[in-house]
Amino acid sequence: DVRERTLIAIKPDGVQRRLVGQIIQRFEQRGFKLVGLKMLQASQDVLSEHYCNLRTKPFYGSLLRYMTSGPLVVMVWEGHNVVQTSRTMVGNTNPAEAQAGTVRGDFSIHVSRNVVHASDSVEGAKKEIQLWFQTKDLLDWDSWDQT
Ligand code: YYY
Ligand code: MG
Repeated sequence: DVRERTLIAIKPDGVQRRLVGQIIQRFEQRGFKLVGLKMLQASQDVLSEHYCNLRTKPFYGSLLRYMTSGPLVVMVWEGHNVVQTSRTMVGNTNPAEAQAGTVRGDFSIHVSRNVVHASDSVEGAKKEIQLWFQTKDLLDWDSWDQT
């Protein structure tokens, strides 16, 4: 589905370390289309919904503290197989196991500061996009190379 969409978020450490441009560049050069982008300070409410499946994990408290410690850059990217391909581009959750060439494999060393979020399924992506964006803020623009 060429209209598949995923949610990618640059976490506070990615913003602090000035990695925003390099991360966006990877998705653009791969061929995906940016359809939504914003910078924001996340609320506890949105994050607890975003990470609702991790509520019982021992690292949940520190995860929320970290995710609210500074601004995020939240994006929606569109294109063929974007959910799965983005997960591959982002790399293993634990940067120690992430391959070189992935965002986490190139820019991070610890699971608690792993630079980016990427939705893990098409269904999950739909929920996350609805949580972080209003429909009107997602732009359905035509690529010149497809018209
Ligand atoms: O989807 P992904 O971000 O790769 O991993 P999840 O299992 O959904 O965990 C979300 C988030 O939680 C992860 O990116 C870092 C943090 N985390 C952690 O701090 N310590 C762990 N042992 C596992 C995950
Ligand atoms: Mg996840």
